[in-house]
Amino acid sequence: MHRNLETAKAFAVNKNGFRERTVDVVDINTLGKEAFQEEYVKSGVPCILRGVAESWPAYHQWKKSFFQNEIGQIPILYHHVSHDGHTLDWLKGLPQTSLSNFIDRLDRGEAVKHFEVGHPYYDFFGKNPALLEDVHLQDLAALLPPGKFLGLDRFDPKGWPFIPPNAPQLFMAGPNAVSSGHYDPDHSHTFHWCVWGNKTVKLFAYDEASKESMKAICKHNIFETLDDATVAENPLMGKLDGWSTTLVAGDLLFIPSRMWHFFRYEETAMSFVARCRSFDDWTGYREFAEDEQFPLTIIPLYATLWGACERHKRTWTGQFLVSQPRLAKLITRLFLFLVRALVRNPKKQ
Ligand SMILES: O=C(O)CCC(=O)C(=O)O
Ligand SMILES: [Fe+2]
Repeated sequence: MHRNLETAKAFAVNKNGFRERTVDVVDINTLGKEAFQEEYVKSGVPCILRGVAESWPAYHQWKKSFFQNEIGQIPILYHHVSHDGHTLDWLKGLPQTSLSNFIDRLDRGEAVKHFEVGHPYYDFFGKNPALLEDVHLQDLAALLPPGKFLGLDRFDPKGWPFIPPNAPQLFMAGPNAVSSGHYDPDHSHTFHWCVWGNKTVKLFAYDEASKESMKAICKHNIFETLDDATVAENPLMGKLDGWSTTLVAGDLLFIPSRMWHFFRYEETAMSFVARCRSFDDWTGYREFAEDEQFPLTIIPLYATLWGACERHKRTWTGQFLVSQPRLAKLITRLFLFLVRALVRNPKKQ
């Protein structure tokens, strides 16, 4: 599908009462990286970037048929989807199958998805690093000012889960699948590359004051017309204005840090998601540390996932989490205490 480069400012009112603009499509060669940083990164505005992914070998090679046939034998872990149609059903475990079988099952409408959780046990690209050679993450890094934190570059996932970002991730689901609304709690800026298939996304700016009301809205499928009672129970809905677009194969969507996002797959689709740390100082770290993906909240999940991993494949932190989960929590709690004591609270300006 051909898309004209455009800056669409007009609003449309969604059937559930919120206002939405289409997402800007910008060519980085015309816009320039300084203007990208000003108008999109710093302003917290999403856009679809042209002129970046097109030169990657993956842009030409990573077709659906490549994943189905040429590397279709590679194993992939997946989740079952709960009865509500969008949350992950962890109770059904994390089964594994081959990529080709998985894609067939998605095409047939089975309620399963590959939804990365930021852990090496699940991480498709971490287990298949040769694939990453076909994606040039340095092109994404070049779009942002350099910003080291404790010696780590913005895209370096080595400090995870203590320092963002997560490693690059794969998302794959079938027609009509919905991914629950959320913002990425590692606070990363995200480059969401729709590799094949297409999917609709709705995006809303983060606002501390309305966080809880927004979380209530995230429990609903806002792609459907909601009943009057649900709309009335969520008065924030009528005040929201955001962005909406349908990503097609090849689209590289920039999602600024902490932007709420809701996805619906129009057909079986695969995305490659590269994350980049949005902060480079301790104030930004404190904001991350006090949010929902701080290790204290994810240590129980991580310990369980490392436990499912063969012992020789565990990292030393993984082994420590499995053998000493209480001590790991205690040390992390102490660390958070120190961060709170020593770093200015960004919420109290
Ligand atoms: O594509 C999806 O289903 C979810 C993607 C997502 O949450 C992300 O890119 O952060
Ligand atoms: Fe996300």
